Amino acid sequence: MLICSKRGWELPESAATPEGVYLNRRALLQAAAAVPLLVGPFSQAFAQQNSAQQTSVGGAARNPRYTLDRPVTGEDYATTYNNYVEFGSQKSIWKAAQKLPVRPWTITIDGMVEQPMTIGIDDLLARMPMEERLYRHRCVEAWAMAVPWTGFPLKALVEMARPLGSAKYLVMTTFQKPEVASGQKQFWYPWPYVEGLTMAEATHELAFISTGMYGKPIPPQNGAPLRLTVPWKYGFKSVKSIARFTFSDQRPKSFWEEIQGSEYGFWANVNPEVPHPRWSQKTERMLGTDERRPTLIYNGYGEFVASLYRDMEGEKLFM
Ligand SMILES: Nc1nc2c(c(=O)[nH]1)N[C@H]1C(S)=C(S)[C@@H](COP(=O)(O)O)O[C@H]1N2
Ligand SMILES: [Mo]
Repeated sequence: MLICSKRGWELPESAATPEGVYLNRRALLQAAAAVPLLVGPFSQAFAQQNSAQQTSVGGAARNPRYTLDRPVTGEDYATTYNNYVEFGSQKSIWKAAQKLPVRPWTITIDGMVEQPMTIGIDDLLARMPMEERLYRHRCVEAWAMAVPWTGFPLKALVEMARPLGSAKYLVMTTFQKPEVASGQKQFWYPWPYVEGLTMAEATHELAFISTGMYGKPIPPQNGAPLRLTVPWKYGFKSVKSIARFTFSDQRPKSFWEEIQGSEYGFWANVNPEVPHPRWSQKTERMLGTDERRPTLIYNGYGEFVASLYRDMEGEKLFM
């Protein structure tokens, strides 16, 4: 495992892609041919070289394997239009979320592991292989965004935790502090927010823990100091501000499943053909624009993840 001395968000902001740059590879190459100086730093070759260089000094270089088919969402939109029910049921919770103290922050790893442990966020970050990834995000409410996240593969945390062979699920739980998160005073919600993945999903290369975005530390409203990022699933799976990772042989009942199981299931993979009971999932609105795009199966990550769900026809994979 790589030991990095710097945290991923120490990436200079200049390394983040300017908003509005179209990031699919063909567009990159065309643009590179037209204006080599401007887009040179974003070419694949450079990114790879850069990655080798920066990992050795401990920075978080962009992983060129994950590309976008759409412009990066403006940072001001991604950080001010949020779903975070702990801080309110409207989208404008970003100010309220500043009350969340993100240092010190202790993470408990327990359940079916060789040895349960607690670890401070900075000790954890120092042990994880940091990188930057460009990912699409699709909320079940049919809005979407594209974000440069910094963080580490969830698989690295799973390996550090040394789960028992009998563990089947990884359960992730948000902090519980009603004194700073007034939403948690609303007794009709099943606090704390819980989500889960199968071990195959949790160790899949796409499953990511974000600790930064846009080359900066992740702000509280987006899930500081660490949040799950599973881009092929509806956004509610990407649980924020995680305080506990528990390995279990029982499938957890997640927060939204508990509230409304007929609308929000365990798998929650994105699929344009399976409507939400109250609206269509065929298209999505990109945050900060009026543009609607067709929804993509597995949010465009089918090549990576479809094989996870082979022979699972009996399961409600898309709600
Ligand atoms: N703890 C917690 N995690 C959460 C939520 C929440 O309300 N509480 N909302 C989810 C939903 S519905 C979405 S779409 C994403 C939104 O992430 P963003 O605000 O960073 O865009 O966070 C997910 N994680
Ligand atoms: Mo969402």
